[in-house]
Amino acid sequence: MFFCDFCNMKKIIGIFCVAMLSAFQVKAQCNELFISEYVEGSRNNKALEIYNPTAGAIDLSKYRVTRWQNGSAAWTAQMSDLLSGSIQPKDVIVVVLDRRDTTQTGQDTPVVLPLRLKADLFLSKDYNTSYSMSFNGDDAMSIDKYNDATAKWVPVDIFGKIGERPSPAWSDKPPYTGTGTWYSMDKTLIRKDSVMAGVAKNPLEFNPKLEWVINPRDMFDSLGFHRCLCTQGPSVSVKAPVISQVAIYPNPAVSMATVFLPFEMEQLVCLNAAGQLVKVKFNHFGMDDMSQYSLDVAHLPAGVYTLEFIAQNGAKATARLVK
Ligand SMILES: [Ca+2]
Ligand SMILES: [Ca+2]
Repeated sequence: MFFCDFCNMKKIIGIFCVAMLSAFQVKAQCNELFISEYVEGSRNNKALEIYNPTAGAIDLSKYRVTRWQNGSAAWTAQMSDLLSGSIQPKDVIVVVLDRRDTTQTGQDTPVVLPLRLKADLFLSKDYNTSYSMSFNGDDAMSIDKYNDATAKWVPVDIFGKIGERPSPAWSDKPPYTGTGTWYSMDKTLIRKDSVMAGVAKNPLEFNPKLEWVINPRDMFDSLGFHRCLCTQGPSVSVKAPVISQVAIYPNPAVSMATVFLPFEMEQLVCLNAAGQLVKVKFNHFGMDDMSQYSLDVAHLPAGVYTLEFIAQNGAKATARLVK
């Protein structure tokens, strides 16, 4: 009898310890901003999505984004930009390279419209003074926070390895001399939902497979929300609501595709795999609570296309179409 009671007690203590440990781990994680998406697209189509896993809004005035250019471990003002605004709990902001006006100094090829529409904050307007967002695959990136007590900036999340220059990108095959599948170049990377904290310490080795899911170049569909174990369900950005109830068929399509949307479409943006805008004509025919459209895709070359449907009130829905 005594022995059995002892067994039960041991079991209870064990369960209690596991519960305490889990609670501690969840608390230690989900308590600081981290990068939830890394977009190294064609030309100047560059973006970072930053996620707030905490239960409170975070003021961004004490944060900055830094690029550690081409293996450099020396911080410079030109490679760093202060963030501004705030992020609501379980929400994100989308930071996009500021290339919009080609007539201004320090500007060149503009960011494509579908990515511009996702932006909450544009950074690095003039590359003569500000160059943080011009990463191109061989640059480590960090989100740094100002510590009032020590008066120092410390990283809260590091992408890549500061001080290392892969050639031309970090891949799934170290020592990163061009072999394997490139991760940090010509890709959209989404942080795995199991990740609940940033990499605050420069890693001995950056293995992108551990924390990142690889997606094709110029995929912008998933910018504006993030799902992970810190939250129940996807967060929805207040600024750019994303509505996912899209039905599209047939897919792959040959000459005509039919789309059902939860709103009336004002604008259709179609991008090919290279991120170029492609014109697609659409016709509306209404239904009770959904809107139905036929898309003329006969003229499109074979390939994968990203479609963004935009309503008059700014609501958006995206889908991928295979031709
Ligand atoms: Ca570079
Ligand atoms: Ca996202």
